[in-house]
Amino acid sequence: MERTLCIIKPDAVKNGFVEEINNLIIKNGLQILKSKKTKISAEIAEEFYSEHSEKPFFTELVEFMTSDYSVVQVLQGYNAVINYRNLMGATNPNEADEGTLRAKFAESLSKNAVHGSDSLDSAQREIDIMLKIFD
Ligand code: 3AN
Repeated sequence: MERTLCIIKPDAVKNGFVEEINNLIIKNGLQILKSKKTKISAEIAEEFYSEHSEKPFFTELVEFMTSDYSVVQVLQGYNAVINYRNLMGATNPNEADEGTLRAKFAESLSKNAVHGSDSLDSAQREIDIMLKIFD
């Protein structure tokens, strides 16, 4: 069994998609072990996205992720990392396959509805960073 970190981002929360997204996650064979609706702090967002700190979109990304409520979740299942990445679809919703979460729910490249860890190592790192918000 693997675990992965899922964030339902502020755009999708504001647009009322949390329940629909979670139904698709469960139908895809993943269990939602932890779930918390929270406003992510700048400190956590900057640490979480530190690999992008030199990218031109970093400030916009942190501002967006801290702008409103997100739902932060730990998912568990067989091949959870790749299973959930496939369910999310491509980063750019214009390139996301039909039926994926980003094709269905994303507003744009930066407001792209969901986050999912891209490897087992990232999943462990991201779950560790988010542990404090589940307390
Ligand atoms: P993914 O979330 O698919 O793993 P990453 O890790 O490349 O994608 O990017 C992290 C987040 O940064 C994306 N979910 C998206 O919100 C934002 N992002 C990535 N590329 C761009 C870009 N060119 N312009 C604006 N935002 C971007």
